[in-house]
Amino acid sequence: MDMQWISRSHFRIRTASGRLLDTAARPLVMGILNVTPDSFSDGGDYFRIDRAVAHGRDMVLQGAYILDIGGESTRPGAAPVDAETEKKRVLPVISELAAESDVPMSIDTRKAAVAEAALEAGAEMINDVSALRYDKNMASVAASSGAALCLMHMQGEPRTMQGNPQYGDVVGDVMVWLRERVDAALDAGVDVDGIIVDPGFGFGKLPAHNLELLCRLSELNAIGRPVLLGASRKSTIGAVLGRGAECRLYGSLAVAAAAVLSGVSILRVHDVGASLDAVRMAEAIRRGGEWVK
Ligand code: HH2
Repeated sequence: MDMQWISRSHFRIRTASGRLLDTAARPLVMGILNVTPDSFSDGGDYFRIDRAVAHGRDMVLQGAYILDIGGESTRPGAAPVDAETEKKRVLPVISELAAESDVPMSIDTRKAAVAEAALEAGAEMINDVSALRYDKNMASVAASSGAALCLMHMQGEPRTMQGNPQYGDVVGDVMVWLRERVDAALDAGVDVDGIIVDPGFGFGKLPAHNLELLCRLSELNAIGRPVLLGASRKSTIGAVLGRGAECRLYGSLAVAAAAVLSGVSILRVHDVGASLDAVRMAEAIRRGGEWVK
């Protein structure tokens, strides 16, 4: 492996509040909060507002650096949800957690109206799995709010994306695509300091594509922006281990550790406490003796 890509750059990612998410000590663990009835691994568990808030609190106690709150499942085959429904699911959760905690929140949505309302409720980052392609107003919401913005690669759209994904060289294709989306965001006035890129593990990709992306994840650092990875409990881990979504913790931790060694900046996970241990251990190894407590 080419050593120059292994060192994770030190990023300070600017959010809507002006605070800087700092990757100096270790990659940031982002806890997933799905306020949905149908998410692939925890669908329905946190669909009630009180349960979602309690789970958010719990992830903060476990050491989550960011919470990513979503009201629409984007699992393969998922049916789209309208903006009003999505807002009803996420806004009370964001408002309540923002009022009591200092942990930055990200809104996982493809819709500008949902992002805008979530930012007003206290979110500071937009996680758009369509990378500004689904809603033409999303770029201006991101630009005018100063929110951090995650641009994720996806081939196709959630309903059909696993049908027949095709790549020449999956890593090269994803990188070219992400660079184009970063340029589109910059052209729309988004601040470069808030932009994060994500290869979109499982989004229009077969297990072999996902595994090649993981194996060569360090190459994505050449884009020059922090890399986010969301592989937690996903079906490629199930395919390798032969396990259902409820039994993929250890596989997810192995992926997290490998991603840290490849220089990832943010890990989007369901199991915050366990992932944080894996991240801290892998980061200590990556630093080879110069570890940070
Ligand atoms: N994966 C999911 C949702 N949002 N965002 C980013 N940036 N990267 C990801 O890999 C990603 C994401 C899907 O996972 P999950 O939220 O657990 O399930 P569902 O979409 O079924 O709610």
